[in-house]
Order: sequence, then C-alpha cells, then structure tokens
Amino acid sequence: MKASVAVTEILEDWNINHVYGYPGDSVNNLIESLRKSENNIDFIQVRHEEVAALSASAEAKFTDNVSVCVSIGGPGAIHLLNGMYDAKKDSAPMVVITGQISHDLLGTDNFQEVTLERMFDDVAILNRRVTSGKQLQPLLKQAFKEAYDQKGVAVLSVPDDVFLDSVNQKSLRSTIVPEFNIFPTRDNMDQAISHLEQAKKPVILAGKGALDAREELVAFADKIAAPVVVSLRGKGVLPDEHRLNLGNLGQIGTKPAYEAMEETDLLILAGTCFPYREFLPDNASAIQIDISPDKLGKWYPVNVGLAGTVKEVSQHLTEQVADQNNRNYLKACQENMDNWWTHIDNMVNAENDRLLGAHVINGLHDFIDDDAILSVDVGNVTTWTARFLRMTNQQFIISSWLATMGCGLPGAIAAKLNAPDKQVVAICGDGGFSMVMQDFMTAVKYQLPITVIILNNEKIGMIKYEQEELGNIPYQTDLQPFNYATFAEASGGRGFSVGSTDELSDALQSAKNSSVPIIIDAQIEDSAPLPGKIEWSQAVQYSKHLWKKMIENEGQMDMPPLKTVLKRLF
Ligand SMILES: Cc1ncc(C[n+]2csc(CCOP(=O)(O)OP(=O)(O)O)c2C)c(N)n1
Ligand SMILES: [Mg+2]
Repeated sequence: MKASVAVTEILEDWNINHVYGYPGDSVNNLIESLRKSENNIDFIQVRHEEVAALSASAEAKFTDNVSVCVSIGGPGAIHLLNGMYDAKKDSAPMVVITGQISHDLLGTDNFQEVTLERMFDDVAILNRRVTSGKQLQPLLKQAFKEAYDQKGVAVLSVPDDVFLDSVNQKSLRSTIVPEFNIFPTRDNMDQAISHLEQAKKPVILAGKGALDAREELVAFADKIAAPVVVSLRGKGVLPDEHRLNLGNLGQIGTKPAYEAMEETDLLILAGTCFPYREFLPDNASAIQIDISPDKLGKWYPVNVGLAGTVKEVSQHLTEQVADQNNRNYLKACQENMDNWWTHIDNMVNAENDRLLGAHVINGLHDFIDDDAILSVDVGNVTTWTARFLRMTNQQFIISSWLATMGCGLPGAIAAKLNAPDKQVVAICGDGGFSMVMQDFMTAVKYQLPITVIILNNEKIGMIKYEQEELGNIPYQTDLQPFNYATFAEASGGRGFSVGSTDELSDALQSAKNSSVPIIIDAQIEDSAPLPGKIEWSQAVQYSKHLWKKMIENEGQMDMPPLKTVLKRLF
C-alpha cells in the first residue's frame, strides 16, 4: 500500500472524521488518498490555511479530542502558524501534516522550500521531517500520542514523493492513550485543609480545568463558604447568575470579583493559570489545584499545590474539611453581586440614541439556547460578552492565551461541524471578523447554519482605548464602513443590518430557524469597555488602577463598595 493510504488509515484508527485544510502541490498525493477515503473522512476545504488551523484548534478545545489539519509546505504551512500557536497556548491536542518539496531536492533552496522543522520548532511538541515511507506510520502514531499526552501540537512535514512510497506492514499502529489518576499526597491534602479551616475570607478562582466539575465545585464552595470568581475560559463553569458566582476577573470582569480578590485571605486556584498577576491578591495564602503538576506555582506563589483534577480533589476536600460556620464573607460578596446585577440592568435599560455592545449581548438572552455553543472573538467584544452575557449551560470557545483576533468564525465552523444539532453563535468584532471573513463562504459551502453577530463599531475599538489611555491620539484604529449583511447575501448566506434593539430582535427571530449561515451586522456606538458610569477621561490606567480608582471613588458607580458591605456584616 502507498504511504498516503496508510496515513488515511491511521487517521481513521484515531477516529478522525474530518480534516481541515487546503490542497496544493506538495500534498497532492495525500489529497488523492483523502479523496478516496471521503466516506470516512470529510475534507473541510477552507479559504485560508489560518482558518484550518484555528478551526482545528477550536475543535480540539471543544471536544478534547485531537484534531487534524493539512496544508502544503512553504506558504500554506506559514499560514497555519497562528492557529497552531493558538492550540499550543490553550493546550489543545492537534496533529498537523504539511507537505514539503521532494526529498531529493531538500536543502537546495528550491521553489517554495522553507525549513519547516526550524519554523515549527517553537510551536510543536513533536516536529519531524519524514524522509521515507517506512517512517510515516510510526511517526504519525507518535504524533497522535504526543499531541494527546502533552496536549500540544505535533507536526510532520512530508516530502510529497514520500507519500508514494510503498509500505507493507501495519507497523506501530497502536491507538492506546493510557488513562491514569494523579492525586495529591496525604500531606498536601492535610496542608490544604488546614489553610481552608483557618481562612475567613476564602475565594475560589475557577478556570478551564473546572469546567467538568460544576457539581463538585458548588459543593466545595458551599462547604467552605467561598464565592467563585471565573477566568475567561472558566466562563460557564457555574451559571452566571448562580448565587456563588461573582463573574469574571480582570479587565473584562466584574467589580464584585475584583473586590473579592482585594479582600481575600485565601485564594484557591482551581484549574486555572490566570495570567494577570496584578488582579490577584498580594497578601493572601494560596492553594492551587491542577492536573498538570508543572503549572502549580507557575504564575502565582502558592502555599500548597494539589496535583489532580478539580473534580476529584475538590470532592475530597469537601468530604474532609470542617464546615465553615462563619459565612459572612460569602454573604457580603453575594450582596455585592446583587448590587452589580442591578447596576448591569440599569446600564442595559438606560436610554441611548444608538445601539450599544451591551444592548446586543443582552438581546441575545432570548435567542440563545440553553445548550448553545458560543465562539467569541478578541477585542472589546470579549469584554461585552464576558460582562453582559448571562450564561446558563452554554459552552464558550475563545482564543484565551494567544488571544488572536479572527478566532470567532473558525471556532463556530468547528463547533457546528462537531455538534450539528446545537445552536452555534459567533460573536465577533468587525476587525476580528474581517481578518477571516472569506471563510464565511466555508460555512455556506458546508451548509453550516451558524449565526455570526458582528459588533460593528467601525473600529479596532480595544486598541483605540489603549492608545487613548497612553495619552496618545488614536491612530489607524478606524475601519472604513463595510456592509457585512450584503457580504453575507453575496456569499450565499443571509444578512441583516441592525441599528436598534427592535431591529436586532427581528433579525434574531429570523435567524432562529435558518438553514443557511447568517450575519447580523449590529451597528453599535463605539463606547469604552468600562463597567459603570465612569468617563474615560477619568481613567488613569486601563487595568488595575482603573478599577481601584472607580471603587475608591464612591459615587462614580451606582453601587457601594464591598468594604462598606463588609463593615456591616463583620
Ligand atoms: C491577530 C491579532 N492582531 C492584533 C491583535 C491586537 N488586538 C487586540 S484587540 C484588537 C482590536 C479588535 O477589534 P475588533 O475586532 O473590531 O473588536 P472591538 O475591540 O472593536 O470590539 C487588536 C488589534 C490581536 N489580538 N490579534
Ligand atoms: Mg470593532
């Protein structure tokens, strides 16, 4: 059998149902074998290889299964890089197969020759050039294994002629991925319990690693009387309006989450590597739970590191820790959160001549199914979504550590391919969407009825505010007007331009049972991504100082600070 046929068989062995990619010279022989196996493996032909890699990355994040993308060497491989880094940064298992020029010409600086092993060196956990058909099966198996085991990107670059080599044996085709338990030692658990029992104001910060542990986390938080703050990838771990949830932390977050962190005496990091150190407490003890021991203490100095899943470790802690009788800190945080929701209601109900980002996100509540999948882009749009979207049981996909613009649409494509029966909504900025908009045609081509909401402020808004905050005059942050609704229609989908909440709800109504992809181009007023009624000119810095200033300066927000609530309860 040809080596290219062995490749498709190995993909089938690993239950790969589709491959994202783009054909071209150095993978023509592989593409021919994929054509012949199309009953088992769908080839998703994107319009730009970056979208192939971003979709594959989103698929891996959302399914926890390894995903695959294919491109030619040279320019195609270069286009893949952004999505490969997204997978690396968010620990998503991915296998990439790129072509390469013929093996006997390698090193001669030939047409389209790029030294792929050098280029992929930083992004890949396994990075090999395959020089003979004999190597292909063992190396591809190894690529799958390492992508799974190390939760990263494994890449093989294969000279096109190698795909034609004959391979006889089914060598090293095992698909075994061992499952094993990691659990903290008795000593570590005892230390953690002692910290938990001494704490008066514990706070849990829950991330991606807690997403499968809602029940256990609720029981744990309730037992130790700790409110839960979430990281961006942790959004959805508890429903946003759950009594224990204080919402997101950081620039995108809520005031109660910020204040709970300022006051806490024990921080419990549960399945998160929250990167913004300035939003974490300076003088609190800390416990961290993570399945990867190398993450323990990596971003924040912790007193106890518990290696294990949030699900199991929190369950055991709940069983062993004494009841926390003093629930005043939790009560104060909950009261603070009630005030926050009133403040958010006031914001979305306030009269405004023009549509705002907050209105659009609030308008989605009546539209989004309880089990919908939301793929969110990077920019102010992330802040509007994190802050104003009250999630119940939906799933949330984003580029969290690379934070690349343009992740929204590819994530939605991958989500709909993998969960055709679920509602899939992409929420994008006009900047982010227009980086990958050609691939709206991919959604049309494969009949993926996704809904793309574009928060169109005709700006790369987040950067405009960053420039202003630096004291600079915004430069090159305007985007010229563009009619995305017309673009949707021209691509074979449906498009709606909306400029008011009424128009938005009509468009959402039409989107509800659409059989084609939809774009809702929401023309919003550009406004600062700030909580509360602060004027931008009052802000000193975009992140922590800004929060501090707002919170210390009572009266700028229509809610009292946590300190005032605490004084009453303690
Ligand atoms: C690929 C990439 N380029 C640049 C950036 C830096 N960046 C972060 S947010 C942003 C603006 C996003 O604009 P838009 O998508 O219109 O969203 P808005 O902020 O206006 O809501 C930019 C340029 C990035 N994160 N990714
Ligand atoms: Mg914008």
